Parts: sequence; structure tokens; C-alpha cells
Amino acid sequence: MKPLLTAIREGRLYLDGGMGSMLQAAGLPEGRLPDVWGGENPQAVQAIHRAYLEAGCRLITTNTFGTTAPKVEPYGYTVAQVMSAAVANVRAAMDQAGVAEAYVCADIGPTGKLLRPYGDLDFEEAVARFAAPIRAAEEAGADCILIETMSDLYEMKAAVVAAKENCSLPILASLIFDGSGKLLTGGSPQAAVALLEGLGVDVIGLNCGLGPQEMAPVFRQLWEAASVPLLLQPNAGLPRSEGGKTVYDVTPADYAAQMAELAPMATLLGGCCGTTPAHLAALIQATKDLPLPEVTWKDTLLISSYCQAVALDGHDPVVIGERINPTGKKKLQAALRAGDMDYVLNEAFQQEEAGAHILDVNVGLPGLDEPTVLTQTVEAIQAVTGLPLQLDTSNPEAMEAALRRYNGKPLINSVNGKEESLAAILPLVKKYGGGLVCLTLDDNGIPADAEGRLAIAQKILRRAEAMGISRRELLLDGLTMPVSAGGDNAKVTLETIRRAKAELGVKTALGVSNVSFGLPQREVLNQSFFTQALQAGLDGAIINPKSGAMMGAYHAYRALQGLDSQCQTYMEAIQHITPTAPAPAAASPAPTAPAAPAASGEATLCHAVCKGLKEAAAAQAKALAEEGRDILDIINGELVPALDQVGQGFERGTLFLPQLLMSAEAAKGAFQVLQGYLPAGESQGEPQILLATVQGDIHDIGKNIVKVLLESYRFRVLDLGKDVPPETIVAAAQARKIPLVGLSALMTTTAPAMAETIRQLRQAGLACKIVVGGAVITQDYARQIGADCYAPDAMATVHYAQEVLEG
Ligand code: B1M
Repeated sequence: MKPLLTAIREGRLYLDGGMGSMLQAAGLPEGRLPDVWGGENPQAVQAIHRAYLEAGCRLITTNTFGTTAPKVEPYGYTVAQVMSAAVANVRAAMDQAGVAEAYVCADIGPTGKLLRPYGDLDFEEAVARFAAPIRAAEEAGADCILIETMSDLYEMKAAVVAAKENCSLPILASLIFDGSGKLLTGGSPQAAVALLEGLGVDVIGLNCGLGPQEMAPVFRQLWEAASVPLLLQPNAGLPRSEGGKTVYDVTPADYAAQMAELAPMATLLGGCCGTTPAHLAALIQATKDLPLPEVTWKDTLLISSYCQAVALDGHDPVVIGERINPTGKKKLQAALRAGDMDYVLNEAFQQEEAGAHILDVNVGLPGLDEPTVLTQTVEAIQAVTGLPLQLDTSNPEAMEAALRRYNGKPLINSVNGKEESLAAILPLVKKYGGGLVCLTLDDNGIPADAEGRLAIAQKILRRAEAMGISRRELLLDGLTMPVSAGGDNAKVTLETIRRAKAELGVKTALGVSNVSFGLPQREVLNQSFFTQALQAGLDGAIINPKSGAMMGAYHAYRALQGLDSQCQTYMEAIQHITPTAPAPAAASPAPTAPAAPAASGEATLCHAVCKGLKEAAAAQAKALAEEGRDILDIINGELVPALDQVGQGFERGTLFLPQLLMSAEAAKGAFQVLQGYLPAGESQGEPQILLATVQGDIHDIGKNIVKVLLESYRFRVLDLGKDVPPETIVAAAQARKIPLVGLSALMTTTAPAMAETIRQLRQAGLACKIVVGGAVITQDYARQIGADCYAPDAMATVHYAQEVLEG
């Protein structure tokens, strides 16, 4: 049998289709992990594999979507046992079907958890969870690793890193996008391609969530950006519920017809939820004779964050903000030494608002533990901005630590022509991916002429290509020397840029402002040199985006070169620019980060919550409380409106789950501070009020505010937390003889759980009163579901508690 990667290059391949619904039909009991059940009922699983093989599928996926230690060990099995039984099931089905040439895809599904800082799963813990089934898959004889249904690029990165570190099998990486064309955590198709090609996966794909028609727009975007073969496994349409069962409407014939439209872009085809062997048989029949997609190499270098990609296409330059670098910046030095992350984050926001497309991050200071501080700084910045980062350090240990944790594909600044630098940095680029800034210096220093610098560039290029790093990923830095130290210095740099583009076909980067070192009115020189460098072919300009002069030069260059359609960006930006003025707030020509919900740099509680700045939010809350402002007024006038703003951004699709989570954390931090200004609660005695956020709902900020306020009015509260089943609430209310039950629900989808809880409380014959609240609840709805009171805010809850409990 051909190696899988050869087979992928030579012809179209078919994966199988849905597994879950077929397992249910085969008798999988509700609540039992399918992976475990499959090991215990091999005939049932083998029959499904066999049906797909008989339909013509030749890549068969193991029944191991949930095979991680936390999920299988409670059943008394190890990951290795479940994986090897699953691989054996595929092999047995191949024997039964008489198919000798088929490939076993070891299925790796998501953990079901969000990674820090958005959730509580640490990146390394995620890598370890994926490592175990991947190791077991190779040991059991699988042919490739299929990482699928990933809705978050950070988790996908953890899985791919685990695969690269624990096996030598080909890696197929497949994502689940939603109807808005984004991943759950906001990632775009281009950001996915950047990350996954950087990590070196063999195939990129889409599966689940949508049907072929709904998937088409995202798939087209993948096709336009990717240089590797693509895989497509949609559902049989959009799922809908019918009589409590999930059903899919796309028939095998329609599925085949819709997939045939996309087949010119997909080397590997298959199906996901709702598809059956009949769907796959029809698909194969309809597409097997269609021409194979021609996978084309894209020369554009993509750099990415968790949500967006910035393209360096060799024509349209981008701005790399240079301000997060402590050299010569006393305040930043002090902030880094004190661990004052908010200072650094503000610097990031200001550059973003000034129009930077990528942010350089350098924390090199004597005496600072650079691996730790760089990683922490990168994690803090990537949690609150969608701009990709440039990791800037000469310390390889710090580079690896930050690269590993970086949520995307960064710029790596830098490698140079010295052997030790090449040996340390190139393997990191190969492993984690990244655009690599190549400094034209070596053990003999910086050559005086362009010829010498290009010779070093060629050496780096050869070494990178020998390691399998494409020249597309390289940016040559011709190095800026001050003109005050040599009349030809600027000319040599410009010539190096010109020749690097023309003779080596690489992109270029440059820190511009060093040219004026030692001279007065530096910005005048910087601006002019910058324009000349752009003219020479500079792609990644490392400049101060807060300088009106530099951003003016940048926007003028783009307008004059026809890179700014109808001078739109120029016109918008120039309104804010005076030649030496600080940063304009400019529209960005490259893909923009999700819109920020608040105006720039304002030190307000609302701004801190909107931007997800936890420490700043706590500090602002403290300042307001110290001013003597009423605590409830701060909550209702600042905290709630800030979260409303974030919620609106989320609804419009300009903000994504990560920002929602960061804002929630900031609001919680502020509230914790405010809590200290409220009178202490009463803890002695039986609880009088039971509080809970209803089943399915994890929003608890509002409920917690209600609790603290009730306690400050000296009511005794039993807090059952969030996502609480009706049965738990009824049992607790019954056991503790609670006179007042308070329920919170924040979503239209969880309001019915509130109704169900009330129904069960009433059915149990409890004499308690019931108060309800939360953003989606209204007076009418409360009445309709049988609540005794609707409380629009925390104070209203206190008033009702006083009425019920104090007469
Ligand atoms: Co999400 N979320 N969220 N979220 N989130 C909403 C609610 C949403 C309206 C945003 C939007 O799209 N505009 C939307 C729901 C849409 C719908 O109705 N269907 C939404 C969604 C969709 C989601 C997810 C599904 C997103 C996803 O994963 N794709 C997911 C849901 C997960 C789940 O629950 N199963 C999700 C997750 C999250 C975070 C985890 C990121 C975070 C919550 C963190 C936490 O609570 N620990 C979060 C946040 C912060 C919000 C918004 C932005 C803010 C909620 C909030 O805390 N408001 C929210 C948008 C919004 O409401 N503007 C949104 C401030 C709080 C003080 O107000 O809770 O109303 P509130 O409480 C008030 C009063 O209502 C009253 O007193 C409080 C103080 O005055 N009150 C009571 C509340 N409970 C009471 C109980 C009472 C009496 C009064 O009696 C006991």
C-alpha cells in the first residue's frame, strides 16, 4: 500500500461519514462514552466501519473522538486500551470487507474545555491530554492522526504540537466553523491556514457544524489561502430537533450533488454528523471521476493571532509597532520589573489604535528572567488584542517558551548568520512555525556593503530551505545603521532591500528609526528614510505607530502607490495626523482586529472592563469607591453597562468569546473590590434564601452581585452556583426548608430551565416564594412561568426579600 501522503498527492481519497448516530442506532446506551462502548461491543463498531468500506471509503476513522484520560479512565480503561481496541476494530472490518488497502485515521477530538486564560485548561495539560492517544495510535498501527472538530485554534495548536512530539504519522487537522464563518473563539479561515501551515500539518480541513452549502464560503477561503491539500467533511445539512431527536435533512443524492460543487477544491472528501454509508456511496459515485484539485503554492506570508491573519504579500507593506521594547524607555522598564502588565497592555492598545498591524514584544532587561517574563507578556497581550505579535529576543530559551505558548503564528525576531543562532532558531521555526526575520550579520559583524549582507542572507536562506523552511517564511532585515556614523549607511540598507527582493525573492523587514541616531529632529530623517525604504521594497516596517510623521509617510506611500483603493485609508487617517503629532486613530489596511468597544487609553472602569483589563478594573473600582460613590451606583452605572457593550459587540460579531471571557473576569475582579465596601454578611443560622443560576447557564456575575447585596443586608444565603439542575434546587430547598428561592437565567435558551425548575418546586409542594431575574427575564415571562416576583436588579431582590422574610 502506498504511504498515505503519496496517495493524497496522487488521487482523491474518501474518508467515512457519521459515527455517533450510527452507534446510537446500533444500541449505544445514553450516557455511555461511545469510545468505551465500541471497545466493549466490537461487532457493532466493525459493522459500521465495514459499511463505510463497502461504500468505497478508504480512510476509516477510529471510534476515539473522546479518548483522553479524564474521559476513559472513570470507566476503568486506559487510553492505550481504548485506542488499540478501536484501531483493531478498523482492521477487523477491513478483513471482513475484503479491503486490504485502506488507511486507519486515529481520531482525536477536542477536550471540551477552553484553554487558559479563557478557560481553566493549561496549554501544557492540553498537550499532555492529546499526547496519550496519539502515542497509543502509532503504537497500535494507525496510519495518520485526524485531529477534528476543533473550534479553537489554541486547542488545535496543542493537539498538533502533541502529534509532532509523540508520533511520526501524517497529521490531518480539521476545524468546525460556525455559520458566521468564524471559529467559536473568533478564528478566521486565514488565521487557521497560517497557524496550521506554520505547524506543518499535511492536510487542513473542515468538518461538522454545517452542511455542504453552508460550509462552502469558508471552504473557498481556505482554498484561496492554503498551499496544502484540503479535506471536507460536512454534516448532512443543519441539524434540527424533531420530537426530541436530532435530524438532518440532506439526502444522499443532494449531499452528493452539493459536494460535487466543492470537489474541485477538496482532495479528501467524507462526511460528518447525519451522513451514512448511503451518503458516502452517493458522494463517491458523483465525484470519483472529477478532476483532482490542483493545490497551488501561495507566496504570501501569513502571520496570525488567535483570530486573524495579517498578509505580507511582498507588495503592500505592514506596520510592526516597536513600542513594547524597554530599550531607552524608563517607564516600560519599571513596569516590566514590577510586573505591571496593564502598562504593557495599554502600550499595545495605543499602537493598535494608531494602526499597527503586528506588535513587536521585547522584554530584554538585565536581571529579568526572560523566558518567564516574555511568555507572561505574550500571554497577557494575546488575551486582550487580536493583533499578531512579533517575538523579539536573542535568548533562544525565551524564544521557545514564548513560541510554544503563542496563540497563532508569530513573526520571529530573529536569526542571523552565526552558526549558534542558526542552530538554535531554525529548529524552532520548523517546529512551531513563524515568519522569520533574518538579520544580515554574522561572527564578523555587519558587512559594510550590500554584497556582504546579501551573502549572509543567502547562507541563512540555504540553511532554512535545507531544513524544509520555505523562503516564503523569511524576511530579510538589511539592518539600519545611523547616517551620523557613515554617509553611505542608509544607501547600503536601501540597496540591500532592493537586491534582496530582486535577487533572492524574499520579503524584507527593517527597524527604521536607528537611521537618525545621534542627530537632531530625528523624525524628519526617519520619515524620509522610511519612505525610501518602502520605495525600495520594505514589507514589514518596525516603526513607532504613535508617530504621526511615520504613519503619515506610510499612508501617503500606500495612496501614491495605488495600494489604497480611492485613498480611503489615507483620507481617514490623515484627519488625525500632523507631521510630528502622536498617534492617529487610523483604519487599518490589513485585516483588522475585532473592533474595540471603548475609546482609546481612557482610564475608566467601563474601559477597563471592555478591554478585559483585570487589574485596571479593580483599581478603577477601588478609586470610585474611595471617592465615596455609592456602590450600587458603580455596579449599575459602570459595570453592567460595560458588560452590555461587550455583549452587543459579541452579538454583532465584532467581539468573540475570548474577549467576552476577559471582560467577565475584569468585571468579577472589580466586583470583588466593591464587595469589600459593602457591610459584611450574616453567616450564622439556617439559610433563608437559596440562589442558583439555572441548568445549562454558566452566567453568574449577576447572581453573585445579588448574593453579596442580600448578604450585606444581613440575609443568610445558600448559593448553589451556576448550571444547577432543577432536581438539585428542589432537593436543597426541601432539605433546608428554604423560604425564598432566587433563580437567575441570562439566555433565551436557558429561560425554559427556569420554568422547569419552578414547575418542579411547585410540584414538590414547597411553600417557598420564588424570585427570578437575569437579562432575558421580563415581568411577563416571570408571571407566565409562575414566579412570585421578577427582580430587574439586585436591589429589587433585596426589597422583595425584606417583604417576604421581614414582613
Ligand atoms: Co454570555 N451571553 N455566553 N458569557 N454573556 C450573553 C448573556 C448574551 C446576551 C450576549 C449576546 O449575544 N449579546 C448571549 C445570550 C444570547 C441568548 O439569549 N441566547 C450570550 C451567549 C450566547 C453566551 C455563550 C453561548 C457564548 C458561546 O459560548 N458561544 C456562552 C454561554 C455558556 C452557557 O451559559 N452555557 C456565554 C459565555 C459567557 C462568558 C462565560 C464569557 C461570560 C459569563 C461569565 C460569568 O458570568 N461568570 C459571558 C458574559 C459576561 C455575557 C454578557 C456580556 C454579560 C452578562 C453579565 O454578567 N452581565 C451577556 C450580555 C449581556 O447581558 N449584556 C452575555 C452583568 C450582570 C451584572 O447583569 O446578569 O443581568 P445580569 O444581572 C443583573 C440583573 O439581571 C439582576 O441583577 C443583576 C445585577 O443588577 N439579576 C437578578 C440577575 N440574576 C438575578 C436573579 C435574581 C434577581 C435579579 O433573583 C435571584
